[in-house]
Amino acid sequence: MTSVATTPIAGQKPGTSGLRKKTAVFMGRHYLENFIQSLFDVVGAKGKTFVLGGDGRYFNDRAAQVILRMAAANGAARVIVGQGAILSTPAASHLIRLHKTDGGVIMSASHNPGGPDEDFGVKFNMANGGPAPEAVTEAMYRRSLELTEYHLLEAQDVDLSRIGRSELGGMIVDVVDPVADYAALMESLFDFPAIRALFAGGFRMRMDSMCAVTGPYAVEILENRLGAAKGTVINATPLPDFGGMHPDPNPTWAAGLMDEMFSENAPDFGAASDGDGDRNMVVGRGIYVSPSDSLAVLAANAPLAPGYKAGLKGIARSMPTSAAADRVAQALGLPHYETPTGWKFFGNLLDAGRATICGEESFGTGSDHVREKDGLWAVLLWLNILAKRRQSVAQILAEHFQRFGRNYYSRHDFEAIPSEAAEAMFTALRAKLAKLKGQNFDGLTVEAADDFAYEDPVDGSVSTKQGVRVLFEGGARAVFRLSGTGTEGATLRLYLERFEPGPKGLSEEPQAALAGVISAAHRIADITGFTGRSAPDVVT
Ligand code: VG1
Ligand code: CO
Repeated sequence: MTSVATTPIAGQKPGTSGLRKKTAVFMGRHYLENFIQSLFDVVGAKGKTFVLGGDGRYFNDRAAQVILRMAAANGAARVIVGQGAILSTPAASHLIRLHKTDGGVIMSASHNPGGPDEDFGVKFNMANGGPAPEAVTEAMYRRSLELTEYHLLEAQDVDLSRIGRSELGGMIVDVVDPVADYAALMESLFDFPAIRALFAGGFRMRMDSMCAVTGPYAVEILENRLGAAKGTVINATPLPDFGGMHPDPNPTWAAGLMDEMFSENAPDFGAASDGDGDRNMVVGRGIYVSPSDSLAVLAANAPLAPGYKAGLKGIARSMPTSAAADRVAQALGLPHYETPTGWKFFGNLLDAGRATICGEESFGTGSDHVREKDGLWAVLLWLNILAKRRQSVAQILAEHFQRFGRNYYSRHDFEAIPSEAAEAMFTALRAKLAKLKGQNFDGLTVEAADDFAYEDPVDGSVSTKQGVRVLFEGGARAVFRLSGTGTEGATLRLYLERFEPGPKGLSEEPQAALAGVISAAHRIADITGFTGRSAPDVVT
């Protein structure tokens, strides 16, 4: 065992979901080692058991060997590793819970591109299977600023290609099938016979795994267990650079899937998932399902799946997510919660049994079956609903809007803005907030404006500055936030929403339906003045 002298490296501060940096930064001298040592110093390693895996991106395999050697040197008793150092984020969350481990390390920068010139990341999940809360990630950051040494076992690489048990400096290493336990969990939640019958009846699907981690999971579950046609899953082999794709399942980055779903010979149902498998996009034939609407539909129909037949305990959504899910909760008499962006804020609600289904506008939905959002879970719940209702995605959405009304919704991303420009815009916006009430912008009158703060109802912890909200009379809303997952400059996220109760006006094009809110938001924050941008880079 070796203790290596080191010095603190600035900026090892986890963001919305773990620490993300350019791969070259992570591969730099002591960088990964310093962060992992800070992590073990905070959560403690001695005698503990952890799960380890990642999304297979460039440096995943090397990083896994370093983390194993450091776990051994820090006295961990056992590490459960996905074969080939592969685990999707939801599968890692499940393994942590299944084996009651003390937590897990997930190597991923999620929806960020991978490769030597792209991004790498590390996140830590707690014993409940969920992302470390802010207090823990803050402690890791503080520790990283005072680090003087790290511990590393000098040893050969562990063979992670073969399933089975080995030993590393007294620590047990169990290499497990990354898919089997997760697939069994899915089978326990959903009506596989009904979905099998759906496919047997000629139902066609396209699943785009975007050369990222869900490929092996989707092939096993959709094709092997559910009988979807061979070749249903495309881009099914995880590649270190995701085949040059940007593994973010949205209409821009999954354009190929969108084209197919809007073509003449479109399948009945389409889906895509992100780098680490926790996000999903669902598309019907000729119809895009916005993630906020998907969350609402899943919540309203969940009892059609065996795992949720007893009904839901509550529904939680992140603040920028549309209120469509709240309308479902109100109609069903369920409690609903509004949390800051990032899955870590759902953990306490799920652990306390206050919420069953959670979701974010950023293509993330999940439930209390794990403590992460779960892309394939959402796809399977949709399939279960389609198998039971025997209607098209378009019909299901239309009926949903008729019953609950429609929250027109869109997110506009302005990427790679100089950080100073973004900061200046927010400083000016925050300074204005108190005076906005009653002012009129392009026909919309401001009813309230604030900087979102959240008090966790379970542990009382408070998180401030979670996004600026401007609410207009009549229920429209604009939210301004800066991304906490990027690695270059700043990304401004502008979230736009307007409610239409129906029965008329439920089938407008969202950008047109939101035109007034979009122009009001631009005027309020002077986006163009501060950033030089008048149009977004990505619209979802
Ligand atoms: C984004 C999303 C957020 C999500 C996070 C992690 O964060 O907006 O909803 O939880 O990514 O998703 P930000 O700070 O960039 O807005 V994943 O699939 O990248 O772990
Ligand atoms: Co992800």
